[in-house]
Amino acid sequence: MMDTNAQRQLVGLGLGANLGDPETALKEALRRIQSLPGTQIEVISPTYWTPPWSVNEPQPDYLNAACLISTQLNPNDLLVALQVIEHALGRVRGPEQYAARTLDLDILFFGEQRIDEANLEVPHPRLAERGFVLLPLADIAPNLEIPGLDRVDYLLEALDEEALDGIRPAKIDLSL
Ligand code: A4P
Ligand code: MG
Repeated sequence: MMDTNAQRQLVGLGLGANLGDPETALKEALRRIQSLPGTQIEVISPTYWTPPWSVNEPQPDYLNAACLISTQLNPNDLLVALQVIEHALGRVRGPEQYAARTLDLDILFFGEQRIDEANLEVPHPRLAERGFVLLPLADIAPNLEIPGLDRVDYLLEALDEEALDGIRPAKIDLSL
């Protein structure tokens, strides 16, 4: 539920798509995020093409980005809202049937909060290992302190070099 007295929280989101039309998927996802109750997109990162992480079968590169929103939604309601958007957009109509889900919306951090629930871990548990998350996040919030971790720019600096292998700017502008 949105509590209209609730303080707006600054929240970081990671966006990724690697099938169908990733550019359209991310743009439409941002449009829908912007229209969530009590929610506003503050800043959208540049985009990157990134090799898929820990997948066994060959997969196309991901289009990844990050954004900062301010929201009055609580973490669980935001998660559910993002999952509805993933479902609505993340399926590509293939020649014969629906293909796999391909839009991924992750909550990277939620204000100062630390959440460790079965369905929601915040900050995102794999954030500090991922170039495709830290690179766009560092573009828009380098000085931000991730609760329990470190500043975004320091996390990026500390990243294994191979976590950045093959990542290149996508030159796709997601601004609404
Ligand atoms: N969940 C728990 N914490 C969170 C959170 N902070 N944000 C739960 C969002 N969801 C969270 O997610 C599985 C469950 O995670 C959800 O039901 C939610 O309750 P999912 O989206 O259904 O499945 P998934 O995303 O495929 O799995 P998972 O384990 O979340 O994977 P990741 O970490 O999201 O990674 N390679 C590149 N280059 N770029 C990518 O963007 N993304 C993934 C997915 C893999 N490889 C990638 C990329
Ligand atoms: Mg996910």
